[in-house]
Amino acid sequence: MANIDVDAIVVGAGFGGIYTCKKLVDQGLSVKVIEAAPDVGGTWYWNRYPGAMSDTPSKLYRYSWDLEDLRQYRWSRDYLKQPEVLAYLQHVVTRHDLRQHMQFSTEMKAASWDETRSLWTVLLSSGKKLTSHYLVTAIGLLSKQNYPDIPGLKSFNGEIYHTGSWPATHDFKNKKIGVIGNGSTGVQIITALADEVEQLVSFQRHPQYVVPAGDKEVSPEVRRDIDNRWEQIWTQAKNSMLGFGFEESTVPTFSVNPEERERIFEKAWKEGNGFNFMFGTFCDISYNEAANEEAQNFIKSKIREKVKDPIKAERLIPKDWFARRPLCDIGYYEKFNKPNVDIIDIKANPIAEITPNGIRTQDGSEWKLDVLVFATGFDAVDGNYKRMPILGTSRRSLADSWREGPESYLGVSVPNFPNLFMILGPNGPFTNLPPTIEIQVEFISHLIFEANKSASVNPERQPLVEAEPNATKEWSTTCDELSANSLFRKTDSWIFGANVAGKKPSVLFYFGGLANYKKVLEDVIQNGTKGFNTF
Ligand code: FAD
Ligand code: NA7
Repeated sequence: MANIDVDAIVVGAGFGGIYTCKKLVDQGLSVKVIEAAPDVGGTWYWNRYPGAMSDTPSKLYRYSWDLEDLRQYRWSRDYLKQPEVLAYLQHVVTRHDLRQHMQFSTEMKAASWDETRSLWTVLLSSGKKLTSHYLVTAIGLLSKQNYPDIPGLKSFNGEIYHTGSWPATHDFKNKKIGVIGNGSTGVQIITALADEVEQLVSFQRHPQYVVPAGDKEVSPEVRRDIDNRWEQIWTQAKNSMLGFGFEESTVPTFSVNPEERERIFEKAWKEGNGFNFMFGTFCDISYNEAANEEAQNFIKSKIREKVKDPIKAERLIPKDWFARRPLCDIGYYEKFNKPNVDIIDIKANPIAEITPNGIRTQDGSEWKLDVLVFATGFDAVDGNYKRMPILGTSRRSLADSWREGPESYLGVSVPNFPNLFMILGPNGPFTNLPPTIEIQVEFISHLIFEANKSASVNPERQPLVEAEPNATKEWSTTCDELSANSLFRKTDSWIFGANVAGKKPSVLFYFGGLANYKKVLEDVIQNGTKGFNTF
């Protein structure tokens, strides 16, 4: 076997990297986790903007594999604020003594596959190189920030922030804040800042449908019940479509009369959660246009009820399909009733330029600002892979292989990139992510275990696992077909790579659901790692 520094290099120390580290160390491998941030947490290290919180209920936004910890570890409310998720991930790392395998403030700058020696060489930001048999990229699907290039940006004299790399402290008291973007992040930060600042102006391009999160304190009785049912809770989640803890509806919208429809929507509105509203009420909202309109109309009437100023209300009423990642809030619309909170429709009146003192819109008005917040999201999924050279066989880069759109086998592996495994790579399932991450980590660990086993039988051989091109094509076709009728595909957002200027939209997710995805992976394992070449 070739000389290597470690068996496996894992890049990223969020949910994915932490569990990969644990699994591979438990398998007896030497592991080095490389993380650009100064500490663990991934998303939850970087996104420490005011109001940042999960939209998955707290009980399911965690790992399922440590039952004792599930029963002991406390949380306070139905949804987790960023500091709580970060503290949880730090706790897991300490509890399982994983820090010893991790190197922080270190970026992977490049990686290349050495065909003759069958190993990966990773170039670090320190200038050092590390070699390994396996490279696991747990670099996140919402990790590369989208910073729109608005004319005049550099001329701004005030403070500029992006929600995806928020500093440890900020002081916005008595300041005028402009927020560009009103996706999940924009909704959260606007809600959190409205009471803290002198003036807040939301520069909104597309209004979104936002339903209540239904956040509340977890009572001791509820907690006791959860603790008694952990196995059942995870079994249900992992065998559902989305893994959010509710039963997805099988009822078509027009199979019930209008009164019943209203009752079902109202019940979900009161219960809370965006995914529950979209997928727990009726089964056809995401692909049937008329059904989608029913859900839209319900939410639009709620917005009109909540927002007292009819001009602001109309600006907040969405005009597109209800088919972006469903959002939920803890009082977003209500904040627009405050006199210090305004909303500008930048679709009707686009931003002309950023000036030294603020934002000037095309109609000539200038908004004086002390602070500019970019809540403009991410170059999602493949974006983070394309920013660094990752070279496979024949030294062809991943970015080049994905020029026509990113492809992978099962969201974890790419032909011509042997022994490279991705957590949450393109065409993985669209779900609550921790259970998907766990399923992928366990699958990848199994592939690595099997590869090592066969290599140990023949010491002349290096362990090798690589996705077959045909299997990859088939998987891409499956993902394409499954999303063909979805209204999500007809609505521009990061879910189909249609949110970044100059990026070609493409299929980035498997819409077949978590339960089916899990079955596909189990089937691959039972059939001798079908679709992978192993030598
Ligand atoms: P990440 O947490 O993104 O971690 C990737 C890590 O890789 C980062 O720390 C990054 O610094 C590091 N990295 C990247 N490139 C390099 C490199 N070249 N070298 C070294 N290190 C590198 N998902 C849900 O399912 N439910 C939710 O409620 C939810 N809420 C969210 C709220 C916000 C504000 C955001 C931004 C995302 C949310 N997500 C949610 C998605 C969230 O990203 C995932 O749930 C999960 O945290 C992903 O974990 P990960 O380990 O795969 O990636
Ligand atoms: P999103 O959901 O991609 O939202 C980004 C927002 O920024 C959205 O409102 C965009 O408007 C807006 N945007 C992006 N570029 C521009 C420019 N150039 N000008 C004006 N407005 C712009 O990102 P989030 O961070 O909120 O959420 C991402 C995921 O993280 C979320 O789904 C959760 O899973 C957590 P647009 O709608 O494109 O008109």
